[in-house]
Amino acid sequence: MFKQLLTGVVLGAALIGSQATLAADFTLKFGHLANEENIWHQAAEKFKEEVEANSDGRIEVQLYPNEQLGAEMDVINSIQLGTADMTITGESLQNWAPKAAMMAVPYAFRDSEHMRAAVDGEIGEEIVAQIIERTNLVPLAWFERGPRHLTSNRPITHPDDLDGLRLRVPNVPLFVDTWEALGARPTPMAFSEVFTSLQQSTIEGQENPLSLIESASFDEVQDYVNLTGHVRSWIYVVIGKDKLDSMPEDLQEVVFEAADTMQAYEAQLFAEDEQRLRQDLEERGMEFVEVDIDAFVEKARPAVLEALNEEQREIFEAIQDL
Ligand code: 2Q2
Repeated sequence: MFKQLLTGVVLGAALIGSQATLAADFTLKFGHLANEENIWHQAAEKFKEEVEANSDGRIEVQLYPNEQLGAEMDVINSIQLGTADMTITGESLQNWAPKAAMMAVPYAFRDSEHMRAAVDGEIGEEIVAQIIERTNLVPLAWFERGPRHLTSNRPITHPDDLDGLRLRVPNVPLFVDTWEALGARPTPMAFSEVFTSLQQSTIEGQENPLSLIESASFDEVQDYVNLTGHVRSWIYVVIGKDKLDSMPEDLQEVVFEAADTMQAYEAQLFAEDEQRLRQDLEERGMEFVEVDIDAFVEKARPAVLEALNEEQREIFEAIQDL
């Protein structure tokens, strides 16, 4: 009897304890490479708010900016292993799903309308299907990115000026091939290492959209934004398929809806941001340099075509026909 009473007390305390901490049924660990200032993070915060409110606390979202969960490639691995759940990723997925390379092909998209037609149409569907099949990650939302430009400490207006420039690129084989053909010396490196490597001159340049150049304060270690506009791309917010499948349908619905809200919110922030970024970077002392785009396109094009395999080339041609 006494023993039974005691068990009852212990059980009661355990119950009260669990209620007091309001443990969620599901936790989504969401890590990405940008910092708190970047619009990707603001979008991630919106997702967290929506999911937590609309699930009545049954889902908790934990955000880890700044590669706090690891570099992009590591987080993808962690999601596959089940130790992380969400991230923001794109062309780096080509290391698993070759079609993901088509999200960021040098000089492939004329403008953002052209890109949007690809993302929202059959090409986007084909890429998403292969990402799910080969990586076990499910894209929930996509964000347009500003064009990637090359930053450096000497102006570069023509591929001939590259002259072996030691350049950091993300872990994207197609970027390595293209920059080599252009005459630079590209090295794949995690985003979180770029600032220090520029500061220590292990590398001399990097390439990214203005948004990441600004939020990562590359203006402190780079003088020039050379307007190469060499890549237009988009990025996906992805979730591990096993995690998603483990959730009851009503909670999956909460996740999908919050992802839609996040996507719309980010698109609005993106539009506002693009107008402000150049001015802000100029105020911080960066000089914007017009480049001979035709010379870059002419030199990059054969390298890109050479690097693409058959299934990628089919998509490349479909993009040109859009
Ligand atoms: O420079 C970076 O690390 C990013 O802008 C990358 O382009 C981006 O994260 C890709 O690696 C997307 O998969």
